Amino acid sequence: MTSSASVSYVALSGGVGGAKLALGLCDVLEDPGRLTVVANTGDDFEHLGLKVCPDIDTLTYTLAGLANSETGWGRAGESGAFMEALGALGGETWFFLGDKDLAMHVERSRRLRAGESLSAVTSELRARFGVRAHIVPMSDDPVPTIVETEEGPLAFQHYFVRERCRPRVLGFRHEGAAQARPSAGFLDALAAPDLGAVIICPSNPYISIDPILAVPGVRAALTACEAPVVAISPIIGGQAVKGPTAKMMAERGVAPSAAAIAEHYAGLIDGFVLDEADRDAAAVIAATGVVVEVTATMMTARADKQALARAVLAFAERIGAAG
Ligand code: FO1
Repeated sequence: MTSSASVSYVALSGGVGGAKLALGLCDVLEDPGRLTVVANTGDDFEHLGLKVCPDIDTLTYTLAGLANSETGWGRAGESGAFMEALGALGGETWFFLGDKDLAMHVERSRRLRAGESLSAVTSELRARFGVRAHIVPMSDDPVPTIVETEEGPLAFQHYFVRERCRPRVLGFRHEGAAQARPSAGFLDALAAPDLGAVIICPSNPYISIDPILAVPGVRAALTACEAPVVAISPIIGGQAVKGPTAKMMAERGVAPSAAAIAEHYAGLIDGFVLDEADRDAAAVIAATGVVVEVTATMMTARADKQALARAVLAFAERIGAAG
């Protein structure tokens, strides 16, 4: 167990990579209820008449110990009878909704139609799964990510799943961001007097973290908060652990590296954690005034997630004590 039970933490997260660190944090915190995980909702979409929130669900299933360990998304021990029956009717099957997972989308959609906020539904459902950490959407307002590609604009899941990230990326738009407000749970967690750190998980900066930062007021709240803001690199040795981060960076003319990730968050972060494989980049990043920690960041086994969580918490505590 790490850290005093009286300190609270905020983690900004996308799906699979962020959820791994969130799980490690829950394991090592004396009270996981002191952790608020802010989920990217830029990936959310209406599909088959249902509201699907992939990053919220990946976090919920991972923290509940129910995630599919092969894909990182969806549930373990899942069946596909619904998809098979839908396909036989000529329905859309490019986005796989497992039978158990389907219940999540049906129930969430019912509650939203009945007038509950996404925050309320998310909180209620994660509690039903026995998850003690708070999972809050970045906003209760829709802020769908649009991927600008050489083939035209694509809704996020059309780019990511249907097109398998194939089209060359030109940029990203966070539709509706200007009118969106951060969720109350997000702002309250940032304003907590006992906040120990804001942790930017090793998620894709463009499609997982930037949508959160695009919500008006979030950057200002992060800059104003006294607790250190610490990011963990999702790039190890020039490669993304999972997903299209490195491909997207290259297509945007940025050489994929831990240093480029640190630069992406310039002005926002106090500390940056990078892998031992990228030790050579530490001095360059430190020269920008950011405090740097080099450690093992690959999270394969449960013990790796816990070790990284411990390292991040200790690092943040050191920065907080020095500042
Ligand atoms: N990712 C895929 O690559 N293919 C799928 O069919 C798919 C279905 C799916 C269903 C529910 C869910 O919560 C996530 C799902 N994902 C699927 C993952 C998801 O599209 C991405 O992981 C995230 O949006 C990126 O963080």
